[in-house]
Amino acid sequence: MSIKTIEGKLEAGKLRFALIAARFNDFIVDKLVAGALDYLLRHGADEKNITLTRIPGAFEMPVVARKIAASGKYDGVICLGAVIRGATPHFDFVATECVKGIAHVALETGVPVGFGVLTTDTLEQAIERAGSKAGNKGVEAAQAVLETVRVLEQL
Ligand code: INI
Repeated sequence: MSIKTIEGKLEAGKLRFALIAARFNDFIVDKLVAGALDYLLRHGADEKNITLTRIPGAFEMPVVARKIAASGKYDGVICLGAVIRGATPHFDFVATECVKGIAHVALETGVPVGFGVLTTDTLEQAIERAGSKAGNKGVEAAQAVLETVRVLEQL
């Protein structure tokens, strides 16, 4: 039995990527940016085809991602941020709007938008996911976007 299988090759070639990084918790987010950039460059992306846009916080991510994704200038968008729970419900509002908005942007525009935004209860959990014992969510988001772009172009 042979099943037709569609898979995305992890080769960036001439693809154009937009990274969007929140300044809030920048000491964590910078690690996610570094991870995503390293991943893209090691998979053949050209520096000239990568743009980094810095924004205030995760709450602003959807509106910026929407404009970037709709511009037609990029094959994939990678959102990077860190929302860390504090003493008030603020975390829940910011995290919910961010994830909902980003998912909406991808569906509305058809451009893959990677969710490299940490949502953690503690600073320690964020550090673990920004290049230490639980990996680097920036790398994962970059990989997911590259793979999804390569899948979509075959459908
Ligand atoms: N923005 C974040 O990116 N991470 C956070 O943890 C965070 N917290 O906890 O407040 C945060 N808040 C700022 C928010 O994203 C907006 O920039 C701000 O509310 C102005 O609109």
